[in-house]
Amino acid sequence: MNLDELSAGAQAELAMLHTARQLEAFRIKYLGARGLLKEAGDHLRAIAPEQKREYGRKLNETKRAIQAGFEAAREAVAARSPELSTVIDITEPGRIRTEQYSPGTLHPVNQTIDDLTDLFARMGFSIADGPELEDEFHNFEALNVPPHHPARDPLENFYLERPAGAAPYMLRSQTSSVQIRIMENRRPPIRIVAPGRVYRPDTVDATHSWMFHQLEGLVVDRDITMIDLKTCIVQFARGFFGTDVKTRFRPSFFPFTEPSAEFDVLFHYPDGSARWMELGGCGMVDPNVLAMVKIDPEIYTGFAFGLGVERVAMRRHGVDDIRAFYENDVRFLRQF
Ligand code: FA5
Repeated sequence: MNLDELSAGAQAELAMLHTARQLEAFRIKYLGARGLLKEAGDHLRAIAPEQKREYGRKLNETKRAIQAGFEAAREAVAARSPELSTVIDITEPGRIRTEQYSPGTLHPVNQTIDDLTDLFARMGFSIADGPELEDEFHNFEALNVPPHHPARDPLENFYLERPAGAAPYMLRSQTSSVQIRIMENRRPPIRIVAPGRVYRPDTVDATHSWMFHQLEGLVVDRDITMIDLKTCIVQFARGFFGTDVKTRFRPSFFPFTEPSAEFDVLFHYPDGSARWMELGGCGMVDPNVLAMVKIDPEIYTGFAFGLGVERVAMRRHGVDDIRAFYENDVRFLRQF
């Protein structure tokens, strides 16, 4: 291969490079892995031994000249088209936070949901969900809450406006509706948690909001007892808040569990005081509920729980007012 010709041809072409596309074509033709310079290098093997040294020296010279000419041409093209002047390294990690860009963080309530579901997944639960817009069958009836029960009072719930005579629809007031949706479609063994939003026209204060999140848990199998329920809740609390967390169960009532309880954790306030805070309700699934979804209560038993996610997030981060989560003050939200 005649290196003088190669060099002269390259220099002539370099003088005519004006666009990025031409640059790239040149690079491939001369400098590419299967380009002319590589070919000229391979040619070295065919050269008579006494000429090898001279050919090698000249080849290096030619390479350097073409390389330098190419760099110069690239700079000249880049100077004319600014978008080429910065070489973009797509493997470089992104800059997380700069003066101009602040991509934000996951909301502390969503972080808490992720961490809760991770923990329950490790305890063998799978994750389920259900609709926020519910009918009365799933939100009440199948949960053993009969038609004239005070919990169904229109003043206690967000019902949708519907044409006269149409079946009522509501924003679900509890994630317990998901229990029914799961049991309608699956047979035991069942072991799920279902996080989601719920809505109640409660008076807003430091621990109550009109929209909040619950995490429902449901286990149905043979031989499930109250011991399994308590163990599960205590294990969760220790896994989540630390092994020294104090929990307590108080007898309570829910139409869909019997017996029922509420569970509290000792909440330490920033001023140093401590008070019990109710995290959720729980109990053994009422046999009527199992019968309603055609699971034989003579064979299967189960437990369920529903905890307030905001309460968990408050306990965890020492936040003493639930409203802080929904004021969208970035100075508050950036802390998480
Ligand atoms: C229930 O909603 C039951 N469905 C829980 C349950 C599930 C019991 C399965 C048995 C078996 P309750 O209304 O107590 O229960 O609400 C559960 C939790 O949600 C409360 O303990 C509290 O942590 C939280 N919570 C209730 N109301 C509000 C509110 N307005 N704002 C924020 N959190 C609330």
